[in-house]
Amino acid sequence: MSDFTEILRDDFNGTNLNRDIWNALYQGQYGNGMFRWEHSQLEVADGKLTIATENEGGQWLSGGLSQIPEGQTYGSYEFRARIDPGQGTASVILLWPSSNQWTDEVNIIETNRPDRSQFAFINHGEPNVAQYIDVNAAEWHDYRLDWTPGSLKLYVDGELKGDITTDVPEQPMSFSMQSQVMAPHETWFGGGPDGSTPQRVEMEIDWVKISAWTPGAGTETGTPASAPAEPTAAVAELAVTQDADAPAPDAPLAAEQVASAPEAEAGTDTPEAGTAPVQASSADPYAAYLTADGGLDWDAIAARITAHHEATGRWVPLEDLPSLASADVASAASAEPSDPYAPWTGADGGIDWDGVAAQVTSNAEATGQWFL
Ligand SMILES: [Ca+2]
Repeated sequence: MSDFTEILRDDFNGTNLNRDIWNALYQGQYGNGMFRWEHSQLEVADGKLTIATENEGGQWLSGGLSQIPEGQTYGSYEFRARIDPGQGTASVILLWPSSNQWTDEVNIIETNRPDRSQFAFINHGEPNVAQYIDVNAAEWHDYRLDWTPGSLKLYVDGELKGDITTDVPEQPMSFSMQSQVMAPHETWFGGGPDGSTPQRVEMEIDWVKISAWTPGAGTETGTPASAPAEPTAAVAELAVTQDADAPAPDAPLAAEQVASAPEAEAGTDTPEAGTAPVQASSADPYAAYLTADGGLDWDAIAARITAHHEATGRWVPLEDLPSLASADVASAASAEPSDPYAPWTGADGGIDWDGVAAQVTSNAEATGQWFL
């Protein structure tokens, strides 16, 4: 007996993606300007799914896919995966709101190191919580996220490695997998590609299994409902309080990529005026200030915020500041470099929706697909 009942499994047999499961395949330029998502980067062969990040003649391509708009509230998500090392590349396996309105996000794996010697397990809530898991993601591992009311538990090869209990999502979420190429300023990920970056970096997924939360009535043999073991590895927890007025922090899955899937139109075509439904700044700005003992260097954080105040007259939370690499401190608060809406964001922070609509329409006329 367990608390979960399997509802779907994909072993990635054959040579085609099962589109009954993977409703949305990402397509389009990513907000940081470093790469395009293309369907060609998703390959099913040899019993596995490969998401390939490739440099084709100087143009980086990568891939992503999601079950969105299908989803569920609570459940268990299991997969076996590995991710090639590669400076300037990253992979994220996550839960994203099935509404495609950014209000929650759980990053089961978000690679923060090019060598994959560690990854981050993140709940983008209030507070934002990132736990850093010292598991070599370049090797094959079995991952499992159990999401129940008030609880997110991450297991790697059956061992509890992450445990988040604050501001846990309570709405339908969709399982998604994606790879990306980072910009030089995205230092949380280790920055952009360089001469060491392979021309092809793969994330491989052997299988995915999704179970419904059926407390006390499940058929799965996985995690028992009773008290699980304590984490067996040191977990550095980083709790960050978001400013209530701050824009949504992290969004690896940007609206335009999902909008290109005809089955996933919810909320992407009629955004509320003046609000960006999806932001795209996929970095934990506090990570750069972590100290060796797992704490934060608050003096350095204070100095950074004070410097911005002196330059602009505005007090802005760290997470809303531009990256340290940015030369133009004053311009950044309303236009994160990786925000896909940045080109249409005005000085007052509002968005030129006519301009966005024109771009999306132009893309559709040119390619037959709707994306920003
Ligand atoms: Ca398989």
